[in-house]
Amino acid sequence: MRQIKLFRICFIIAFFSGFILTPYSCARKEPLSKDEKMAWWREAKFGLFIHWGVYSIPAGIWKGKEYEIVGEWIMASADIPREEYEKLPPQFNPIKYDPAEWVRIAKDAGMKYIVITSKHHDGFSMFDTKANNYNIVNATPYGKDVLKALSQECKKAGIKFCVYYSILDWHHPSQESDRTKKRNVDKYSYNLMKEGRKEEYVKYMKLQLRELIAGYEPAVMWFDGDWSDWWTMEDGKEILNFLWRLKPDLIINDRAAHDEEKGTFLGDYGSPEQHVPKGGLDYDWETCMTMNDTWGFKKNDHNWKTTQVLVHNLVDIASKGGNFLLNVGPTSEGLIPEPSVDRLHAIGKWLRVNGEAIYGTRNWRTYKEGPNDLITDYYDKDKDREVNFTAQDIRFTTRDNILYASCLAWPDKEVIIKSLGTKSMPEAKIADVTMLGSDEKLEWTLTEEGLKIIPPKTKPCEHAFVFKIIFY
Ligand code: H79
Repeated sequence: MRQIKLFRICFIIAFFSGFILTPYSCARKEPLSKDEKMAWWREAKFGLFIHWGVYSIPAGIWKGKEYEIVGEWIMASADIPREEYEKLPPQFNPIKYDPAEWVRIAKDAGMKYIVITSKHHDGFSMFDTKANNYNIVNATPYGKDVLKALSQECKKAGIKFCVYYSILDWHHPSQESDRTKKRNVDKYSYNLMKEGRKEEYVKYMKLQLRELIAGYEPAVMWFDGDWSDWWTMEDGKEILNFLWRLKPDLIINDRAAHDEEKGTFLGDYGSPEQHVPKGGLDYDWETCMTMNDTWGFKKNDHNWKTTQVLVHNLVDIASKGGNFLLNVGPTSEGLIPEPSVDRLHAIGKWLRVNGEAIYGTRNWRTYKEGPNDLITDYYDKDKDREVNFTAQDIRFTTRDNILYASCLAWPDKEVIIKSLGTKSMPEAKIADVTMLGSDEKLEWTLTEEGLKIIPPKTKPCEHAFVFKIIFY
């Protein structure tokens, strides 16, 4: 009897000390290192950007006039007063929206994460928010939280769900466009904060960001629109720390706090827009890019990049150690335009053969050899032009003891990989050389000049062809 009592007492003590000790031990848990936090993102390499909002209704045309600039900027380009723009949400009824299908499209393309606009510069929230009524649930006939549905489908499919959030806000009463500027886009781009209203806006932002973190558990917070004068580095720092207190493993891009002139930023990675940095960058980075010339849907933009250009971009970006965030702009009905779906499918087909040369790889000692470079500079009017790549144009990626050498054109005769010549790399001991997707045994020799490979007779895919070189 006494023994049982003693046992009971011990049990009770053990039980309650568990309660007392648990929070203590949790608090002592080491915070995630940057490498641990970034691990999935670095592995992922390829993601889908979705720009979806009420701007998909005008789709680039306002009162019969067609605007040249990106669709999601129509409020600025057509200089639409708030009261007039507010007439769009009551027309937004995307009855064809099928979030499971969107996730299927991303997955089929080989993408590992999705970043969707929760609020763009127009200030309209595509999620259920208590911060105001200017949102998808309260202001549209559709009345359902489109972000919630997508986040749930992502979770089911094992795709990371991430959100875009604009700091610049053309609808919030604290801000106004700068009427001293000449061009409409500049009026809105350099918008002003009304005297004494900033605190109110920061509170509004924090409420929305808290809602996003709690309700949607995003893996990445993709900020945009921090370039207004009234938004400072200090403001950004406070927001970042606010978010990391809520979700320590949250990955945040560079656009809540960056100094354009000094080239510095707070956050986890850089986000070059519409271009691929020349030799890569010495920090984590992700190029975001459109498939045509707009982010938000534009009815008459048919200037689609070819699948080949997109695959070459992906290969080139991976060789420089970056990620590729490729955009789609769904229609107001809720459909991803067919030309985008086709291209995504074709990239997926390429990745099913060659994915191991992309996912989880790093840049090698040199990213390329061969005469040609991509043209993807945003300001270059030739930016989407297909480059006449040759089989000598090779991009490298690496993982463990493997080197992947991707030829950007089909090698119909012997390929010589000069970077592996015994002169430039005497320590290289090669065990095996194959081509991804091909069963053919390849003939190869290592010489002073380079690694000479006779390519297989049959093409295993299109667009880029990957030699897998295994070192001892
Ligand atoms: O969301 C997409 C763009 O709307 C947004 N970032 C991507 C991801 C973006 N907004 N502004 N900017 C990028 C930079 C500003 C560009 C400008 Fe222009 C150049 C503003 C006015 C001239 C091009 C033309 C963009 C807007 C109008």
